[in-house]
Amino acid sequence: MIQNPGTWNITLTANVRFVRKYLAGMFLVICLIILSIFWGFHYKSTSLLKQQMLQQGRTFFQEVILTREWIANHGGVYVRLTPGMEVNPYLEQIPGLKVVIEDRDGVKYTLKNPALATREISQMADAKGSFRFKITSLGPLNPDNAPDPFERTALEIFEGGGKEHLAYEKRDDEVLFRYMAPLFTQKPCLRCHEFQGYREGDVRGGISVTIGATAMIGQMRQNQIFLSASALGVVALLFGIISFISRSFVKDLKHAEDKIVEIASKDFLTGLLNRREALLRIGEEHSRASRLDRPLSVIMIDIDHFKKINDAHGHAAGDEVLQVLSRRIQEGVRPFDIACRYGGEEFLVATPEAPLEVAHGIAERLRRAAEEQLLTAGDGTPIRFTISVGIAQLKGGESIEQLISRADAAMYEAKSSGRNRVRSE
Ligand code: GH3
Ligand code: MG
Ligand code: MG
Repeated sequence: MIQNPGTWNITLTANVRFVRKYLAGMFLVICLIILSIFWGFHYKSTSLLKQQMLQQGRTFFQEVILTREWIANHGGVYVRLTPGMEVNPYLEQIPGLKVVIEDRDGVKYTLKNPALATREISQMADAKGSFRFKITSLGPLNPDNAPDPFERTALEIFEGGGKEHLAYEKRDDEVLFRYMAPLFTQKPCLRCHEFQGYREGDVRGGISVTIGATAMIGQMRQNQIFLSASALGVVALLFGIISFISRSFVKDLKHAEDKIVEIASKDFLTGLLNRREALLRIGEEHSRASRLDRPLSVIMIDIDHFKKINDAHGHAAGDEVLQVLSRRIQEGVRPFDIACRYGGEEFLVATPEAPLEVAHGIAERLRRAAEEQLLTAGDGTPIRFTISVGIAQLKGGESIEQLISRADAAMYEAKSSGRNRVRSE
């Protein structure tokens, strides 16, 4: 199938669109990969920070357990009763417990049970702003040890067999990490808590640890901002690189396709349009002229005794004659005329908007130009050549083939009537 220039343009546009689509697809895939890598980093760093927080909660919990166990194993510890010091009123309800004792010197001591000791140490830690912990249960002896909503949920989870519970809580402008694990009833606990119906091994409550997490959340936010900015930066850079590649690729493609179009439409030796391309363009002019009833003429040119030139001066000299004549034709026609190498040493020119007289003028100019052209062969001998020209103007209802055939016939008439002349049909 013969392609016309319009088809070439469509092909070029389709190719450019394909390249752009391909690169855009590639860009999207790479973006997805980059974003998932960054998301993975973000997820990993966040879970590491959270894991660190949890580990801290567990460690504090263990420390409290050890302290509490030490106190419970000793059945509570007596501390010197100083003015303003709280005497645990709930211990007084437990039969057989001496809540306040006095030594021989009259110095008084009060009993601190694990819960109270824990609460007091917690208050110290809280005052220092580090962390807080609390022993609590669903049925505390002291209402001050009653669970808050987080602790209540955790205790209910422990009753169902849960091993630990954690949450982040927002209070005012502070974020708190809450951790809680169960506390199991041990033998020393029963001394005070047996009357509540606890048995050894029962979940007696739990210890909640509260740690300030604002700094950690801030760190997480910073990480998130840094990673998002990096991901955006990488995507923007990638976009720039791919746009650059796309632009230069499309430029090269256009250049290559222009070259292909040129190769496909031009005659290699003379640089004039080839027959196929010229016929397509003449076809367009023919339709226009027929539709608008405008004049269109064709000029058929044939070099006289060209075979002899080849024979006398060699094929290369013959080629040079073809090239020189092509240049003279190109110079001698109007910009919108269509000139082509029609065959071996035959040339065809279509002259839109030119009636026979105008075409005759152009043909005569070309004939003279050929006649006056002087070339020198490789051996220094001069080469002269002439052309025979036939012209025809489009008649109503006539096809291109018929029109060219009439111009051809006119050219043969020019040959038979002595060559180096112009004849019209
Ligand atoms: P006439 O005046 O009747 O046209 O005679 P002619 O010799 O020009 O015509 P003919 O058809 O006998 O010979 C044409 C020659 O053109 C034969 C062929 O070898 C030569 N020829 C065709 N193409 C090329 C080409 O590309 N280069 C060269 N050097 N010669 C060519
Ligand atoms: Mg010929
Ligand atoms: Mg010839």
